[in-house]
Amino acid sequence: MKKYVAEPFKIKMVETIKMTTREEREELLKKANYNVFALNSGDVYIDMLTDSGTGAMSDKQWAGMMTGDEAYAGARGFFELEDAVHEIFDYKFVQPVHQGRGAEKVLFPLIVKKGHYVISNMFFDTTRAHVELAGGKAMDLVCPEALDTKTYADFKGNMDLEKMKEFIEEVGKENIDAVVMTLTNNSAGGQPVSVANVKAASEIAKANGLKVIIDAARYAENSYFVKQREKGYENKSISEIVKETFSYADAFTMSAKKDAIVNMGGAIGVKDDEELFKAVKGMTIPYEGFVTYGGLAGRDLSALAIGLKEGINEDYLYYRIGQIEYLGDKLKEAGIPFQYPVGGHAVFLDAKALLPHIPYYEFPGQALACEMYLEAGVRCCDIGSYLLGVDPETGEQLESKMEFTRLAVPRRVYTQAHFDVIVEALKEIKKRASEMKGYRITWEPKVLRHFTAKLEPLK
Ligand code: P70
Repeated sequence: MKKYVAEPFKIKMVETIKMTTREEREELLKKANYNVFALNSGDVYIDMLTDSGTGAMSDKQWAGMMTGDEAYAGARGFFELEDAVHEIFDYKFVQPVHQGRGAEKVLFPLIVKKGHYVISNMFFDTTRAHVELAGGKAMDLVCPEALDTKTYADFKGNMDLEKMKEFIEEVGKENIDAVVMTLTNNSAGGQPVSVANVKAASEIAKANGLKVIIDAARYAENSYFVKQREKGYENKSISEIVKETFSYADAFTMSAKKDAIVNMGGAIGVKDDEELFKAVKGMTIPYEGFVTYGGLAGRDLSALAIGLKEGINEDYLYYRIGQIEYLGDKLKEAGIPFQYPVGGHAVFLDAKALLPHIPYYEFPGQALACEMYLEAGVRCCDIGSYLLGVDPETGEQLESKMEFTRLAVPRRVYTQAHFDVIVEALKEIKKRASEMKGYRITWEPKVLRHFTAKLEPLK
């Protein structure tokens, strides 16, 4: 059993959280139309909705906020960010943007042609949406190990390289524009991708004239897993592993709200392609803002430059991943199914295994998320068919390969006792799992529906 790794920091500021009764939560969830995104965060006890933008910044990052340069053009924070990106990723060019989807919105239309494919180990929802908004078709080719939630594998986030070759052969390289490697693979359960896999996928891509882009939100957690699990990397520093991984790509899009531990921010990195970078800058100005701020305040840029480095600190990563492993081990002991091993940023509860009587079109992952709120005021979310949505051509509900309820862990925010509350809640839910009911959507928007759709419980 994994021992809890004590926090490698002291707490200097606290934020009070509210405790509610079950009756209150029943009322609140109903008012939110059974969509946890519509809950007021003040009514949430432990918020595991996302690890995105929810981390606690360090004293050094806050100091960076206080001394941030707010000039419109050429602010100091931009150069701090540039230095950090040169140092950590060894990329020549960086464009700040307001968050990950800002990076996708700027970069993908420059790369994706109408009707063409973009291949990925697995797209996250916003990257998929931006490929589709640019007129492209998104294709997931994750390795089969990802689908077997019960069996351990070191790198469940990997691209299926054989399938990748077959797919290129089948549709023709002239109909494909790029390969996106998502590190870690969020939709598969925050699962890591090996350096060998990134390298091999990149070689196949290059041989077929395809660009390689890394979706870099969790660059540090992925590299930590590589150090733990991949042969030949045990004695390398996280920094060396990050550099090697990124050397196989042409560019990255990054949501800096995850491993770079800022509450808002993102970036596009371009290794050395000056023409591409010029085009990126051209698209940034109308969409995000002038090139040296890209939708961020000067102080945000300073905090981001510092956060990028704190994210790869090994003591921090040992604690960070240790925290998730602690939660995973407790759940395993209690017989609660989840994507095993745990990911870098979250435990992905296997709602399909816990609620086998609820079919995908009644959203087992969403049902479990609602139940967690009712039981203990814990907010988490569906990463399954409810999130996946409908086929854009036929309008039919798609079936997700996996039905997860994700407990995403904010960075440097919660302690051991919070994790124990979650474990106790799940033990209670497991006792009455067979009586739980699915949900029905009563209203949904066209894209990224899970954020705003309305639902009702089935009788
Ligand atoms: C998450 C958030 C964002 C994300 C990502 C990867 C691999 C790009 C982005 C977009 C989104 C989310 C999901 C459920 C609930 C709340 C939030 N992931 N690539 O939590 O980045 O959000 O900055 O535009 O994971 O996983 P951004």
